[in-house]
Amino acid sequence: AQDCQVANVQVMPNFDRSRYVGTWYAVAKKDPVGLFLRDNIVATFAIREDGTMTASAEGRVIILNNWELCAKMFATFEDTPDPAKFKMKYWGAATHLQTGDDLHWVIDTDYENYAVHYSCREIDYDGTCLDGYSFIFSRHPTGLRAEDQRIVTQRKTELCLLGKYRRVEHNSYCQIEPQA
Ligand code: AZE
Repeated sequence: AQDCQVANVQVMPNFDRSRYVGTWYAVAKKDPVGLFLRDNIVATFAIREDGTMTASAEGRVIILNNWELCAKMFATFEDTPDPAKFKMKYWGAATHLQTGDDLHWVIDTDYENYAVHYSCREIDYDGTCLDGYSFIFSRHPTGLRAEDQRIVTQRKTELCLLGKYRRVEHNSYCQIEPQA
């Protein structure tokens, strides 16, 4: 379906969270309105003993005009009747970082190379997404394999977001830990 209705967005069939765990590098993103992660975005998913999915994420943000820092974020995911659709509660390791409640949908993944994520924050009167964000994730910091690019372009088109993504740079900015 490509009618751009949020209610008709197709998500990953039979999503298996146990195969989704581990590290994903954001290689492209579509931004929401307002403050957001800029680059060097890495997310790591895990499953708790009770089966709940959790994640931590890091990325460079610019807050208060020119203050650049690496945001360490945490998230817990609430299940919904659709195994690929979650409600994500997230917060920052530091208090000046963002907290929030977003939808978190896994649109497509082969678990081993690529994943397409989507989150609509606000639905418009006509049923399309008024404000949302989306990440293209890769298991490889170097980017997507050529064969995955075709699938990802297809998914971007179906989400009505083709042409709205920006590359996410990875330059080790967030790997330099401050001195103790
Ligand atoms: C996501 C992957 C799973 C864990 C989390 C994610 C989202 C994080 C943000 C962070 C925003 C931070 C800001 C700080 C000033 C989807 C990448 C938590 C949206 C704006």
